[in-house]
Amino acid sequence: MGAKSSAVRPRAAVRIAGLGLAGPALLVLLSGCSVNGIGDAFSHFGWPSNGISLQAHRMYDLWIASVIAALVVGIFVWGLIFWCIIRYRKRGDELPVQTRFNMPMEVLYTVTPVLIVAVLFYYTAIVQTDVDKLTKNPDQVVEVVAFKWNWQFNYRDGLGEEANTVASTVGSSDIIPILVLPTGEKIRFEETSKDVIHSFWVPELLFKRDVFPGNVRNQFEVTLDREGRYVGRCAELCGTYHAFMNFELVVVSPEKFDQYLTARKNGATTQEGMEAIGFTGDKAYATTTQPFNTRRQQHSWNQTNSVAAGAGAVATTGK
Ligand SMILES: [Cu+2]
Repeated sequence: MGAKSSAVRPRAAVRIAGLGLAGPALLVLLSGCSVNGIGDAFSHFGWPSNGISLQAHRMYDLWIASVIAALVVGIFVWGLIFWCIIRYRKRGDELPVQTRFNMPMEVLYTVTPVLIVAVLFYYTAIVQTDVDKLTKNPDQVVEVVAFKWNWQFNYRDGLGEEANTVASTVGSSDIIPILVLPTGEKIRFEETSKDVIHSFWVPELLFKRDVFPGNVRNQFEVTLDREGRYVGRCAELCGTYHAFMNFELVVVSPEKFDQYLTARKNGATTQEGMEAIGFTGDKAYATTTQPFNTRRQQHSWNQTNSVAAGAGAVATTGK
């Protein structure tokens, strides 16, 4: 009897081990086919679903597949817990068989988590490498220059600091800078700052990257796939007017982008360029955000009629 049960138990353990490993693995494979459908059905498991670049979609797919794998493992573990609670509930006062250890089970619950983490790490590394990938010949190069407290976008004719700027847009307190870019092309961003650390962030890219002063020239690439207008922000607390560093990304078709860039190269301003591709009137200016009032005359810590503590104290002495 004893020999029989010990022979059965390892086989059962092996079966459970097989299930535990095959379940998540199968799911990761299957989920690749219908990630979007499952994401839609479950509110995207909390992940922003409005990505506008191929890179953003890869990150979305990774998140949905990871959550599905986690849920499968979770359901499996919860099932085991409830099965144990019911199957081995107290039936009398007789003490059950006391087992000191079960080697197959110990191996199972050591190896399985390691395998799950390895699979998650593998896919994370693949997606991260893909998101961070730089191609040799991007279709467009944009130099992002951050400064206190705004942005300048330079369209470049090549890669690196030696390339030339062919058109430039600079933001001011009165006009939000607009960055026009095409869909379907590889766009390289080269970032530099004139003063402090800023961070270039368009929420719909699901991506931000710090902009450093000095020799650091951070780079990244995106391929946009949805036309539209998207607000961009500084995501690094950089100083007094950090919150005012908004810009707008305008994604248009490659044909319209070519028209825009040609107009800009021929001397048109950003707004004239926007009008050339059909954004007339108010639409030539940012629509997703607006300039902030940078004059702090009201509710300021530096009220003109306030009296400093030291000065007041001198006055009351009647000197
Ligand atoms: Cu900033």
